[in-house]
Amino acid sequence: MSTPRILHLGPLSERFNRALAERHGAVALWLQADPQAFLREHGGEFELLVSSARFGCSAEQLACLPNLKAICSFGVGYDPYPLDLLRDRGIALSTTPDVLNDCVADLALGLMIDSARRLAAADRFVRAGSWLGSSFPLTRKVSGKKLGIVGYGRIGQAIARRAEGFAMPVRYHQRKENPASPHGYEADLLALARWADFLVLACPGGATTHHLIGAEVLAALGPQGILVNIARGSVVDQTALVEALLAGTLGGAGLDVFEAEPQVPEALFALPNVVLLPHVGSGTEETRLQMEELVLANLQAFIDKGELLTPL
Ligand code: 8YV
Repeated sequence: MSTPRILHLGPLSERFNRALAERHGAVALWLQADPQAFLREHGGEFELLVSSARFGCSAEQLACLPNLKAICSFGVGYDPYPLDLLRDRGIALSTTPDVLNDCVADLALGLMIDSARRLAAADRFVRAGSWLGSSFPLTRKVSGKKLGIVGYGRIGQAIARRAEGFAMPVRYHQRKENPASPHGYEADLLALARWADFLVLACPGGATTHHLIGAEVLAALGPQGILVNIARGSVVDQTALVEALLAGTLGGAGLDVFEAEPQVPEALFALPNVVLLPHVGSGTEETRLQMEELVLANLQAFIDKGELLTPL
C-alpha cells in the first residue's frame, strides 16, 4: 500500500510544521503561490488533511478534496468543520481531547479571579504610578461564591473540581443531566444564571450553542454577576454582552474568546471589570506539545491501521 499524501491546511508551530513536512512529506497549503488554485488542481491527490480548531475545513475546500479519508485536527473544538458533510462522505475526524483540560480549566479559574479581584486592572494601576496618589478600590471575593457551569464535559468538570478548592457551590447546565455528577444539574439556563455569582461557559461552539447567552441570561446573572468564557465567542451574543457591561447590568467578564477573533470590541478596553485574553486557553508549552503529539499519533495510527486514536 502506498503512503497516503497529506495536506497541511494552516500553520501551527514551526516545530510542528517541520515535523509534518519532514516525517510525512506533508504539503503546506499556505506556502503555495496560490493556495486556492493549488487546491483546485491538486486536491484529488490527498487522502489525509491536517488542520486545527482555528482553520477547520470549509465545505468549499472539502469539495476540492474528493479522495479525502481523514482529518487530524489540532485542538478540541470541531465547530469549524461541516460535520454532516464529513459524515455523508465517510471522512473521519480526530481532535485533541483531554490533554488540554487542565490548562483550559486553570485559565477559567484565572479569569474568574482576575475579573473579580481585578488583578490586571490593579497591575495597570501600579504601573501607571497611581498607587503613589491613591488606594486601589475594593473588589469582590471569589471563595465561597456560587459557580454555574454551562457545558459539563471534560473541561467543565475540571473547572468544577478546581472550584471545590475555593469552597464554591457548583451547579451545571447542559442538554442532559450527568447521573454520575456530584454537582447539581439545572435544566433551566435562566435559573442557573439567576442563582450563580459566576457563570462559566465550557460548552462546544457551533449551531447548537450559537448565542445561547443573550440579553436575558446576562440580565439574570445581574449587576454583581461575572461571565467567564473559555469556550467559543459564538456562544455569546457579543453585542448584548457589550451593552450589559457598559450599562453596568452585568458585574464583569473574563473573556478568552470572541465572535470575530482577533477583533475585540474596543468599547470594552476602558472597563476595569473586564479581562480580555487573546484565545490562550490551551496556550502553554507543555499542553501545546501534547496536542501536537496527539495529532501526529492520530496521523500515524491512520497511516498504519486506517483508524484514528481519538475520533470525534
Ligand atoms: C486551540 C481551541 O489552541 O482546542 C481548541 O478548540 O480553541 C484551542 O485550544 C486553537 O483553537 C487551535 O487552533
